[in-house]
Amino acid sequence: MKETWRWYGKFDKISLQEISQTGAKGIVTALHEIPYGEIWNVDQISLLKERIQTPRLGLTWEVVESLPIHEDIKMGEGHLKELFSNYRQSLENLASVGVTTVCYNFMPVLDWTRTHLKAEVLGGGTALRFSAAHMAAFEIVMLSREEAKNEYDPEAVNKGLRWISQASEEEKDILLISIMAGLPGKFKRYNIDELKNAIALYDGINKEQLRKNYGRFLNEVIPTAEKCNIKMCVHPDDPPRDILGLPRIVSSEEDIDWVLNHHSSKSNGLTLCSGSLGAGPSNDVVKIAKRFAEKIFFAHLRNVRKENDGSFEEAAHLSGDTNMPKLISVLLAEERRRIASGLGPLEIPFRPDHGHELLSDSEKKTHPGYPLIGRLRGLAELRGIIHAINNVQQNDV
Ligand code: DNO
Repeated sequence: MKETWRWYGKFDKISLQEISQTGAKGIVTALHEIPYGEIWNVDQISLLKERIQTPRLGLTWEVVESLPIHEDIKMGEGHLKELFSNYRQSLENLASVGVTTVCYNFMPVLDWTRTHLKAEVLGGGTALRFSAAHMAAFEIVMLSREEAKNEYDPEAVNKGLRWISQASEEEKDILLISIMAGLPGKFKRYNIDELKNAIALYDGINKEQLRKNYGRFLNEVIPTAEKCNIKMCVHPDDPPRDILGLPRIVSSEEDIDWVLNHHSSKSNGLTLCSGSLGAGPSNDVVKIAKRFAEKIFFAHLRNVRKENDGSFEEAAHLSGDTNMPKLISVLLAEERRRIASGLGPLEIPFRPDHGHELLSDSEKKTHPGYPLIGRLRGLAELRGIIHAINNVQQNDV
């Protein structure tokens, strides 16, 4: 498995030198400054690649995360022809520069969503957290979505309503900021009215319609990806459930099966995100990884601890609900299979997804979820597991 590290380019407080010292060999990044829907041109891609591949650092640009999908494509309206053509062109341009693994998601409006960016962990570090109570309160009161009362655990709804009835304006602002923190790209953030408008645009788009729109995207784009040997890998929804009254369609084993079979191609694959999938009470991440192993082109490894009301908190990489050694064993077995069959991509790039903010991390003011020391800890733990599995045979002991 190839160790990689997400880097936000010029928006990142962590330098390539620092990343190189973590021992990671691959970079995961994007042209974050380009607005969604526009073409990534060859010059811009080459320039970024050159910067990453400075010889002294031993790094390669391994994965694009993300080549974002314009909201119009998700909604199935607007200048779709141009948007599809731009997306295809960006893929061709990336391939011409040798960057051939592309991660993307199909979540309407928001990307990953948390209610708390600084939930305390033992010893004073912090973790990202999704509280069903706070999310319910946000939707019911701050977005005036009465229906949300029926979409969350009843106890979480009561707890959330109690909390918000006493919350100060500042606390409500912090909740909004936390919920917005997952939006990548140009780091566009909505205020309440903008968010309401963005959601309203999806009126009448149910799960079936969203799948149709996604299916169209796959049909428009995957043949080009296949032609230029790009591996497209969809990132699961985070959290893997409907939120804000918007459908989410990459949340479960059944959803992934739909995606991979809708347009069956060696270029249509999956980003196995153990943390996103692991937050779904009915998802068995190890089983999902086994079933779709051949289609895993990229992995995000992290862990969550779920609670009964639908809340969850990001745990250290080796604690939480997913058995990480088992999951890694599945990925390593898949790599052995690929090597034996000669069918690539042989190595699965993985990155320590989110980490706790630890020690001096908070001084650096990095992106929520993406601190240096917390992720270095995660990477080191994952590296240890991989090394152990690769080097100890059952009959050695
Ligand atoms: C969160 C990330 C996501 C991911 C996108 C992929 O930390 O895993 O933001 O990059 O959903 O498109």
